[in-house]
Amino acid sequence: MLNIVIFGAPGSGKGTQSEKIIEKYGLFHISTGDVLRAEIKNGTELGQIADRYISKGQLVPDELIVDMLAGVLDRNEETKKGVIFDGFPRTIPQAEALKKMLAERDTEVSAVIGLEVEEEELVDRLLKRGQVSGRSDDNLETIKSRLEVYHRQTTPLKDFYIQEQKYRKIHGSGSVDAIFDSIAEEIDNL
Ligand code: B4P
Repeated sequence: MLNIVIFGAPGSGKGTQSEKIIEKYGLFHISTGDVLRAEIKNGTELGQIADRYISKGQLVPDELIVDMLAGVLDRNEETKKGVIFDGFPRTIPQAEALKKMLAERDTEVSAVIGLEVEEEELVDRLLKRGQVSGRSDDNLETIKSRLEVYHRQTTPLKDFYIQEQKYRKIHGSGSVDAIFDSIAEEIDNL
């Protein structure tokens, strides 16, 4: 059973590459960003709280995210066949919670695919997406705070997963297909 974490800065291509990974390996996709945006759209209590953080480029508190993720795992039988975690974990406490949740289900993270992209390119991609996405967080000011939050709260996870011998570095610039080929090579070698 494959459980893949796709990891990288905002705009690094997590969502883009997740779609290709699902197509090839048939994994269940959990994008915490997509789940949160659906909650916001539906005006739920969680959505109202999440909106306040997302529009400022901050992370939604760990307890809310971990509960939300546990709910998705429990509600979907297909997760037992393997999952791609897209945008989760983003903090060390989330990584520890994921380890525990998967151990309780007799499984573990198989590998962490780390998409590494230059900062200038990340900003360009997100500004470009902002022209069409209508997302409250794809504007220059919020992009800058998302990147600052990423460096402060999320990059420590790289060392966490290097220590666990799960981190696979992928050069995340270039064509979507060429990047996917490098990812598939790593997954096929697991
Ligand atoms: P996400 O939805 O995860 O947003 P993201 O990091 O911007 O997405 P992603 O990295 O997938 O973007 P992609 O590269 O696909 O999170 C949004 C917010 O939700 C967070 O800031 C946070 O507030 C909250 N949140 C989510 N998860 C959380 C958690 N676990 N804990 C707490 N808070 C959480 O796309 C970027 C653009 O680049 C696209 O337009 C794409 O077309 C383009 N692109 C992709 N690959 C390319 C390539 N190779 N070349 C050129 N362009 C490319």
